[in-house]
Amino acid sequence: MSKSVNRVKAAAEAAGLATEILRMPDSTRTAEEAATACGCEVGQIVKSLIFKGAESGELKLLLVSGSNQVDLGKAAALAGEPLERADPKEVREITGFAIGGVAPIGHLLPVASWMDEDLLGYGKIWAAAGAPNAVFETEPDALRDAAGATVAKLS
Ligand code: 5CA
Repeated sequence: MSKSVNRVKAAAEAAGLATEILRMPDSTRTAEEAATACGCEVGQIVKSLIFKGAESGELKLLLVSGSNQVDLGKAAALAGEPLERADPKEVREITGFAIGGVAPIGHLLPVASWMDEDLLGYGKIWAAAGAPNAVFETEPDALRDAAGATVAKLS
């Protein structure tokens, strides 16, 4: 298993998430691909998106249901400043993961996090595990606690 995937595994264990990381034969790089690979609804896929505060430069993590698009107005109100997309290099610096494999936990640096309330509507959800073909299944409230995320309306 790659270093990135091992970091997710260690973070999941440390947070008490009873989860197994699966390496899929096909790509899980996008929410749609992940849903196909996992045999679940796109809405059950957790997109782990890194944004940057336009004023502070601080990076923020939004955990968004795969079927939702972030409402930047709502996200800005939560963060207290406008947010812009982080670039792939910044994503890698803070999380240690490449785009398409960014996990909700196991980042290199701590990052303020919010979680899409729509994810709480599912019994089980799936998130990336540090590589573009690695995923894990968990329960929304367990992931919220593990990520230290605040639940909010993000779309
Ligand atoms: N493994 C899947 C499902 S868990 C996954 O990681 N999906 S994702 O949505 O969280 O990651 C892909 C996201 O990365 C895209 O939705 C897009 O918002 C973002 N992204 C893609 N290309 C770039 C880029 N060049 N710069 C910044 N973000 C990007």
